[in-house]
Amino acid sequence: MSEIRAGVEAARDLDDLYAVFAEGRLTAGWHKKRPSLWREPRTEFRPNRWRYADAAAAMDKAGEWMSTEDAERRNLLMFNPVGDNDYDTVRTIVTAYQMIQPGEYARSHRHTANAMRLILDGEEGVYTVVDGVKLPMRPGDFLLTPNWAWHSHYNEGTAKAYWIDFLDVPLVHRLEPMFAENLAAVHQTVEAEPDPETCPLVFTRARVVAEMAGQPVRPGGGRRLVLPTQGHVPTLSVTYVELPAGASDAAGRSTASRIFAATSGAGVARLGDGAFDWTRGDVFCLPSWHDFEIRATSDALLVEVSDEPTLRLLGFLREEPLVR
Ligand code: GTQ
Ligand code: FE2
Repeated sequence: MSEIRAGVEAARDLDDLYAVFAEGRLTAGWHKKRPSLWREPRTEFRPNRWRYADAAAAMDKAGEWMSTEDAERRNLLMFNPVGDNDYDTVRTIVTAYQMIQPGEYARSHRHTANAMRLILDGEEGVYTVVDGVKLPMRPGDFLLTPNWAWHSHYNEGTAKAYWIDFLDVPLVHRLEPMFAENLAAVHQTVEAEPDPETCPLVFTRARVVAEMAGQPVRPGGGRRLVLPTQGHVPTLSVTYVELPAGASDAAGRSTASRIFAATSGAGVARLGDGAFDWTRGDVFCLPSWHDFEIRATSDALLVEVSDEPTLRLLGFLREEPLVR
């Protein structure tokens, strides 16, 4: 007879039985420490805002002491201020600022996590190579680095370059299909240099602004434009939000989590019960099941990155109308 079986036979009451269960790494569903089901989502992640000016100053300072040869990337992760979390921005997405100095490169690697980049500042000569395809990184551009694509970044210009990275690494952590490796050669061979206006991995600011003009004006006075990124990055969606001064964008609670980054303009955001102001380059996060309202105080263009496609595909997407 197994030890557990012997313990079960010897038990004289339920408490005896619970002790035996624990030995066997079992737990009684009617006697567990915490609930496993609840009425509606109750994320511990909190709305938060990060300042580009602070991050840029910090990366500039770090750049005096470390090079991109010392580190894989000179990036500053924006982690959600909850518990002992020190990585996730929201449950499924991590966001980081990254800076690369003139003459530097960030060596080539690849990983199963998808990455996307919003370029904030830089001059000519800044580019990323994605699977041998050389793509310029110009302010306002949005670039995709799909799952398992080799990527390395270069700054052959004369000014520092700054951008924001969005990755689904926390989702990959949760589902556990993580693979990553460095390219033995450090540099990739450049095999193509396509026109960024037609390359499916690049969305230039000019293209976004032109296509936005064809979108209908929404209640609140702004416009939205969803980028056709699904074929390359299936886990996340990318939506540009154009808000003329005084316009607003709002939505009710959703099981999707979102990150917003301001590419231009300034304004305020109510995120759940939190209130934040924001300006160009700032990032703010809206964890799942928080409603929001964003208002521009000067003409603004924001990017919203959401895990909505993942929730939708799995049958977990639920949205409420705005009730406030
Ligand atoms: O540029 O390859 O912020 O792999 C985090 C992980 C940037 C990148 C990040 C990455 C990268
Ligand atoms: Fe990477």
